[in-house]
Amino acid sequence: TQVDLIGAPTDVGASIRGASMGPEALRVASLPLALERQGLRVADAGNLAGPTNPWHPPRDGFRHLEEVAHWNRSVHEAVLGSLQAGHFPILMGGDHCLAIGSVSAVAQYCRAVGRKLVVLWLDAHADANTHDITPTGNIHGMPVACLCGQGPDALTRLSDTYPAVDAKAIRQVGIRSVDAEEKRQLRALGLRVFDMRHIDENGMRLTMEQALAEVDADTHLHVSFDADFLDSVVAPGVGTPVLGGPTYREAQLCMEMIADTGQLASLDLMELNPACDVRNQTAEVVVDLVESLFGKSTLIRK
Ligand code: DIR
Ligand code: MN
Ligand code: MN
Ligand code: MN
Repeated sequence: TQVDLIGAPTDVGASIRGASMGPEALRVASLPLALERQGLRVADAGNLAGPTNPWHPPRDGFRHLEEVAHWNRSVHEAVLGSLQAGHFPILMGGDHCLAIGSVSAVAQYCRAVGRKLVVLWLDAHADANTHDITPTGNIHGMPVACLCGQGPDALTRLSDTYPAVDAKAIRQVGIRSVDAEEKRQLRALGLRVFDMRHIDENGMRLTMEQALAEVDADTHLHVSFDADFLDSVVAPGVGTPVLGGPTYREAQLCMEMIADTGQLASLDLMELNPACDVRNQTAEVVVDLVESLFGKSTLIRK
């Protein structure tokens, strides 16, 4: 397999700045080498270009809607192009608003080739806000809603189908910070949420068995990884850290179980914020986890 690394250096979807430096931090933490160690051919396509962050307050419930739409169109095109070339795209964010572009591209590709799509959304947050309920106006808190059709045309109509994704294709894992109105939204959309209480009560192993239950040989599995999925003690280098997330070991098991399906076909690595990090440790943890996601194991297995 050829992996295409696609950098999207922007933080227009957030209010804490710095995720724009994520792609370079992942390179510095040797992401390309780590992938090559797992037997992959790696092509670093460099960074996409796009508008700078105007650092404006929200307007009508959105901060930087125009810039977010612009970046997402570029991401959509780049991810779709990689998939059409038969490659494995890894989007290096950038804030999580960019998953609107990547996941809508993956969904469009899956429809075109007749493959079933499962999206694993690994995050502390549900990212299901809309302009009328968002407490911040930050669009990185809205990508799941947009993908499910709740949002402005500029973000919900990037692909050939509306809504871009069926909510039933999405499983959210690690969730522990949901805004008051956003809880109702999760219900209304019918999203499947494996929150931290579910992980506490059932363990990561059973949780992942449940989240991956419908992944079969015909499935394109997409992982949208928000670095704040991880406990903030392990991963301080994010703009919106939340305590009480998966430990390093739980996250490793999560990645290993995804690798075991053999169906992973595209990936977002989002919200890494070097301005908040400690000597790039969060980037290094993410690269460690990516190795497991691509099959690294301590012993020979199977
Ligand atoms: C919050 C935070 N729910 C918001 N969301 C974040 O602004 O909508 N998502 N940080 O990653
Ligand atoms: Mn090729
Ligand atoms: Mn997120
Ligand atoms: Mn998050």
